Amino acid sequence: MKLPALLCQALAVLIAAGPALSVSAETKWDMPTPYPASNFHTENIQKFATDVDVATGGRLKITVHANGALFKANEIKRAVLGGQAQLGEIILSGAANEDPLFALDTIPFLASSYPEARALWQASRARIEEKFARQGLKVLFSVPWPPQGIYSKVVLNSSAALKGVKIRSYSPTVARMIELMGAQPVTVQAAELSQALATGVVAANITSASTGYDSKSWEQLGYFFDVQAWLPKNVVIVNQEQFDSLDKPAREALLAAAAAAEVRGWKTSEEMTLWYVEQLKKNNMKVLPASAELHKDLAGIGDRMMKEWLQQAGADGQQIYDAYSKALNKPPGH
Ligand code: PCA
Repeated sequence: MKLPALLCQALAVLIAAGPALSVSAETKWDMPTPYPASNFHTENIQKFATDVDVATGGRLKITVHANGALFKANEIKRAVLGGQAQLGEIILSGAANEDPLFALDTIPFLASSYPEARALWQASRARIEEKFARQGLKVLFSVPWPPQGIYSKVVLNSSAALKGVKIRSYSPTVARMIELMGAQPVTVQAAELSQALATGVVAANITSASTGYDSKSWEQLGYFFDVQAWLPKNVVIVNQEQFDSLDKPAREALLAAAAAAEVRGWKTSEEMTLWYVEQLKKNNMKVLPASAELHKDLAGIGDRMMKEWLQQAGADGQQIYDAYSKALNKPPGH
């Protein structure tokens, strides 16, 4: 073979290998998340990252930075928007000030069981995804927290027992509920919760048995009122431009791992609820159902917040509400 022919052949091989070469390059993504590494959400996300790694043959590596270590809970959305992080986990209702649709899953007693939370997500998902898409963000998956209750130092026969008390809140929607209880909302992210409780910045808390367990709430708060008022969701969002910069197989691997993470996350959340409540009891916390009066007070607040929401969310909101009612086959509520 003459030299030019050899060269031509070598060139042809290089050209053919071109796309394969770019495909084999390693992409590294950072993923900030707000909750501790041992929390079920974070474990689910870690498995998602491993699935993506395996499915792409190591070409897309996602490093999970748990517990607000890379960006604090309330900074993660902006970091993903700005591309400082390619993807991240946020609590949906944390962004409620931007759009009422983000507040929907945190309205007391609108959806307070796993089947209801599922139906609400199905009814609202497309619209919520649209809102994120307009901002340049793509929703990969969403997973709920176990039902929310109230942690307190004292017995709560009604919400009046919390009048004037500083209660920890994790979103504008929770803060609104606390205000309507006549108490004082103080925003504290999960990563700072143990410290806020220890230093007396707050004297009560509204969250799940899961975060009560993570923050060892029994050290300061003797009671957990298992009100089961709503199941707020976390969403994992990716910067759309970053997503688009991946090749097709990597995009498909990411979406497949996300779909699996959503199914796994919902299942784990539901299955672990009882386990978390058991851990509270094992640590001598008194776990009690809401008294009829407390339930009535909170249900009244839920009704009011629902009305406020429907006014704010307009036609979009009404459509989602109607679709959700239809799926339940009854008017939503307590
Ligand atoms: N845990 C998170 C959000 C809701 C929950 O159950 C928190 O308390 O911050």
